[in-house]
Amino acid sequence: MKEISVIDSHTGGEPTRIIIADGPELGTGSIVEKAARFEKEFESVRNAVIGEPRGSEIMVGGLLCEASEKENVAGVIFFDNAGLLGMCGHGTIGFSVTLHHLGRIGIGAYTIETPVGTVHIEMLNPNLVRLKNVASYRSAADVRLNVPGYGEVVGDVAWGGNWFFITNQSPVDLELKNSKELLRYTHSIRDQLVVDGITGDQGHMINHIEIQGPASSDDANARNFVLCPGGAYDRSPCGTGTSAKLACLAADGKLGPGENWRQESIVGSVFDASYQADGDKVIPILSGSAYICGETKLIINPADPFRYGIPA
Ligand code: PYC
Repeated sequence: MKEISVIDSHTGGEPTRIIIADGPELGTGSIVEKAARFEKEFESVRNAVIGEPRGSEIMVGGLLCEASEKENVAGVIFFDNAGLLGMCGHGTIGFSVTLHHLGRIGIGAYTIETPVGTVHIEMLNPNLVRLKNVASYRSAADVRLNVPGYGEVVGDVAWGGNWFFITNQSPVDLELKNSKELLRYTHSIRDQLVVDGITGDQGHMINHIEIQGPASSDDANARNFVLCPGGAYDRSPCGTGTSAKLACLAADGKLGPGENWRQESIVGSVFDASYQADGDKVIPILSGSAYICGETKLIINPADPFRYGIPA
């Protein structure tokens, strides 16, 4: 019988499950090398931790790793039901609150290794985290797609730690009651990007689709709906998606360095965001809250036919 210790949190409604002990043994090396090993050799563990019956398609997982550089407090590899994620903004906020809950960090500033670069976090209180993300940028503006059933959709391709297609067009209002229609729409956009061969840099698949629309509260600048790689939508405002949006706003001259952008999610949770200029890129700074909501041991019983999840 194998047991895996995890801590669950949610950031603005989006869950993060961090493996804190007895996870896959990835040996030594950089976080990039560990991520490659995790991806190649431990798909069964990824499925066991976040897939059904223990998790669901909305769950994002993270593997706590020892930092390879001594100045960093930890490393983390994020993943979902579709595979590994480069970075994860809501997940980093959840990860930081988890490290604080474990007593591994206090109130203050730290750096964390991820496979796409080192990120800076600051614990402002036990739940509130400020995150300085990896450099973000827009790689293509006004990309035109002819999406079956929806017609012409125009949007931008941008990097915020993951690849995004961002559009302001939506067939319905960005409200939770329309989530099924929004999922159909965003899936159709993603399929069309593949058909048209539109990718991020170096041919990377654009696996997140972000719809931006008016905020529901006077207190926020915009609301989004974000399709994640595994087919679910992000309940949080999506940290990497907000970063990609900041890069587009900066490229259009609509938001200056240090100006505040309050990004609302489809469930009404909010990240405060701004950026620092970095040449033709931006360094996004996001703040959001996460709450611990579970602490458990997952049991992998050799007699359980679904111990490594339900095969797709
Ligand atoms: O917050 O960056 C994010 C994120 C990516 C996928 C789900 N959440």
